[in-house]
Parts: sequence; C-alpha cells; structure tokens
Amino acid sequence: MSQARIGVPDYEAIPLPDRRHFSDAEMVERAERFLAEMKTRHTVRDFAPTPVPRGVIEACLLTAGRAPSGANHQPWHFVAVGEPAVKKRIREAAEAEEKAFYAGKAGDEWLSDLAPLGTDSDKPFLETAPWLVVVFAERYRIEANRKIGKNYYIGESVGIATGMLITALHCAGLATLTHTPNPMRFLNQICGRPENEKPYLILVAGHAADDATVPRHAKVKKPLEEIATFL
Ligand code: IYR
Repeated sequence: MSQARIGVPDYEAIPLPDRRHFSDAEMVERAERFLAEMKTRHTVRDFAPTPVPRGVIEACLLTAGRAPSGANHQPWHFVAVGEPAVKKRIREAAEAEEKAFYAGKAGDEWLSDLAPLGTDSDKPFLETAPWLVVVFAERYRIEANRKIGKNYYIGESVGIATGMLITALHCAGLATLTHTPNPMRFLNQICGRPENEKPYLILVAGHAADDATVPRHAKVKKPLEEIATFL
C-alpha cells in the first residue's frame, strides 16, 4: 500500500543513467585539465557592452538547475536581465545602497578588508554587461493550494547552483562578477519576484572589456595544504 503524502510521489528506483568509466590515469588527467580551465576564471569588474546570445545564458541556467538541493526542492529562481531599462534601475538602486555601505555603514574592518580589491560604490558594470542574472533563494514554497511548504538547506543549495552557474558561464567563455549590494530587497520589486524569495546575489555576465584589470590580491589563492586535510 502506498504511504505517499498527497502531492509527494512514491519512491521508485531507476538504473543510474549516464554511467561513465574512466581509468585512474584518465581521471587525474581530466581533473587537472579542469583545474587548468578553472584557473583561467577571474572575477571581472570591467565589462564590454558586446551582446551575448540569450541561448548561452539559457544553457548555463539549465546547468545551474542540475545542482543538488535539499529534498530536490530546487529552491532557486534566476532572473536574467538583458533589458537596458531594468539594468539601469538595478544599477541606481544598488549604487544608492553601496554609497551608504562605503560611506561607513560597512564598518572600518570590512572597508579595510576590501581595500586590496579596489571596489567602490560606482557600479557601471550593472549597465555595461549584457546580462545580470539575479539569483533568488526560495525561503519557502507556495504550493498549488496556497499551502506553505518547507525548503531545506536553502543557502547550501542555492550556493551550489550559483557555483555551477559561474562555472558554466566561464566554460562557455564569459566573464562573471558576483555582486552583492547590501541590502538587496529592492531586487524583488524590480524583478517582480514574490515575498517568499530572497535575493541571493547578482551574477554579472558578459565579455571582459579590452582594458579589463583584476586586483593582484584576488589572484593569491591558498595552497592545498591550507585548504585541505587528508585523514
Ligand atoms: N557589496 C559591495 C562590497 C563588497 C563586499 C565584499 I565581502 C566583496 O568581496 C566585494 C565587494 C560591492 O560590491 O562593492
């Protein structure tokens, strides 16, 4: 007899799809090749206005949507903004928040930690870059009958999906910037998203400008011994 809750499908196992076989040597080679690919990812703040086809963003969003999530609830929503008027509104609202942040709201320690990155309240990339992907985290679900349903490990799930999105965009050939105006509730209104969704971050995506630079500080990465322990 089925014990399934209404609306929750029965458990059914299917054979593992897409099983792949690689030798140990092939796996090392593949892992190192991917490391080399990801070493060419740099957070960029200077974007070219060059258009990027919507199809690139769509495929990358589908990659993000493959992320694991608590109870497979997929508690994310991505708003891809390409419309200049909407990007302008986002820039204006973000810069208003950032002005207060850099004027002192952040506190001395935070501001001095940011000094090596050279960031300030000016965010022209929010208009220059062809795409802004606003990532929302679904705090709870609103089910068909307006019932409120729980989501699980929301921060973890949305973080993993966002990481996969950044990786997909990089592998497609685009530069990205994770941007987190603080606070960012204004994004619900501009993007027309409901109250149960919380803005997580803005992922700016496009081609790097010809004269783009990156802070030297950002390229100093911790060695394996510092980031990992093998027991
Ligand atoms: N949101 C601000 C500040 C900022 C905060 C951190 I932590 C960064 O790593 C970078 C920037 C901004 O985008 O400028």
